[in-house]
Amino acid sequence: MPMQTVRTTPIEGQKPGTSGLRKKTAVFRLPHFLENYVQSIFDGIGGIEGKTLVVGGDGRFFNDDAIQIILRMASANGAVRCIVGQDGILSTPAASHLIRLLESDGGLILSASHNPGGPNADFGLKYNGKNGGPASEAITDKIFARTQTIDCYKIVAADNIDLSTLGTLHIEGMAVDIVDPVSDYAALMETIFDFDKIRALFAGGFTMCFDAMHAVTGPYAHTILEDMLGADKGTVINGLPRSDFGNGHPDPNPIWAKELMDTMYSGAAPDFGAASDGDGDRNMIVGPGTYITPSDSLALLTFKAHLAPAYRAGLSGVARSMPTSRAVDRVAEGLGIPCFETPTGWKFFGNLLDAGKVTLCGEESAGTGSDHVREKDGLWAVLLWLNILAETKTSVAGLMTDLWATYGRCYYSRLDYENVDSDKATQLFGSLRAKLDGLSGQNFGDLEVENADEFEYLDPVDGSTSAGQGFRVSFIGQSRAVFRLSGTGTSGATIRIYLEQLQTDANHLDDDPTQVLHPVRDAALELSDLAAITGRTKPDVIT
Ligand code: VG1
Ligand code: CO
Repeated sequence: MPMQTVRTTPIEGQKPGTSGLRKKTAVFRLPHFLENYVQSIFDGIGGIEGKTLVVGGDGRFFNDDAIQIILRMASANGAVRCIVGQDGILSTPAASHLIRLLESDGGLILSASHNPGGPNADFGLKYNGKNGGPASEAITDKIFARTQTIDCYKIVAADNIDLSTLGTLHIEGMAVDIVDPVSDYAALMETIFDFDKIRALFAGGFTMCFDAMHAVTGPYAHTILEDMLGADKGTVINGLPRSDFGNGHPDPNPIWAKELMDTMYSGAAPDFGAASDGDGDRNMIVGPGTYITPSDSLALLTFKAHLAPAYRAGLSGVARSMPTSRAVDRVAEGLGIPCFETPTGWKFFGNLLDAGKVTLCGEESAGTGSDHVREKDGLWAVLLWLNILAETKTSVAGLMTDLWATYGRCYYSRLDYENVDSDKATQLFGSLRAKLDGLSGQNFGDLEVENADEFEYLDPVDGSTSAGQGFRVSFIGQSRAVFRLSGTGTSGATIRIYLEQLQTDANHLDDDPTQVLHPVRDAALELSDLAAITGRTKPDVIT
């Protein structure tokens, strides 16, 4: 019989984090690990009988094998159709778009995003719902609960199917449509932006470097930037997706996108630079000699979005994750639109977008997006920047000068302490929690605490609450430190400290961010006792 019901037992550690389940690839390849999790997703969402799912991933090692298993399980569980990107490839935003466009019932996206890939690196899987967005906490809780009681999974015994040719195949009663991963997404971008204007910009000699970091955006960027918009061939670098991302770390920040940073800070820098991450939902923006923090990018895009056709009528509102700088809040206030503060992770933007309360959203970790899909979208952000540059005929630095002169500048930086002993990290957050109430009025270094709290989110759409979302400490003099534990790592704990200082003095809009942030950094380290508790004297990554 091709349909099989396989006995299994619960496997520890299948709790989805900030963005789905992420583990070492070797863990995902252990017997029953993937199968248990996939069956738990299917059961957790109330079964998939008669449903249509979108399936695709960022092409990292194990993408192909995992898709074959997922398809056989989808068939055995009664799905009628799966829509799969050719060669198993779909960027996260393209998958979100396909789910919406084809009115399917949801999708499975295989990615560990910015985490490295390969047999000794990381793998991940997440479920997105009918609206194209990451499952809400209510759903991920159900999925997790199921992983703890599961006793069997269903799978069809069949050979692998060929994912390399467009068309429709079958696994028992289920159709598998293999679709071009780029074309529908590119068509959507054309409806949002003024491609003629951007084409004219490139035709006029404007130059750009886009670093795809050997990850999923390569094919999208080649098609959209070079073929459709006429950017010079060679604009896209590292454009061939590789299963190990060329042994790199596909995280678009100044540390990991070093090749692009070197180009942009050289004498021969093009007019505009950008990079994207493993699954294509993040973006980094850099002008010649000018790195733009993601928080500032969100503020700038909010400030100027009306220059792109899709946003001409203005924005209904904006949202940012809690640790993201408050630069966008100031722009929203200026525009007279609401600004929402949500916990980290795109799943928290979904309700606001669905309810039409916000048009743009963003995170300090290089994620920006809009209501065109329900994920953050790296290339979309790059195209919005291009559209704004084409309309304003100014430079990246010129746009930032305009933003800061109008709203002041939020100097910003994030410190990451990776692979910290989990017990020590727990101790640090426990002791922070214990002293939180008494912090107001205390001095740390040169700063005095104005107020401090642990962030709890009340979703204004469905009334649900999410507690324990990180600590916020504001100091007198418009600075702020935020403390959080990462929910995407696969070994030990990662402590993130986010630093911010607002400056509205016109004579101090061009200072050195490291210098400006020194006092708040010292205060944050002192009040958290980080060095004493963890033994760490330096962060592993500063962005
Ligand atoms: C990180 C970022 C967060 C982002 C998440 C997923 O989470 O801080 O802003 O939404 O990654 O991004 P954490 O819990 O490690 O801080 V990605 O590009 O996976 O899809
Ligand atoms: Co990503």
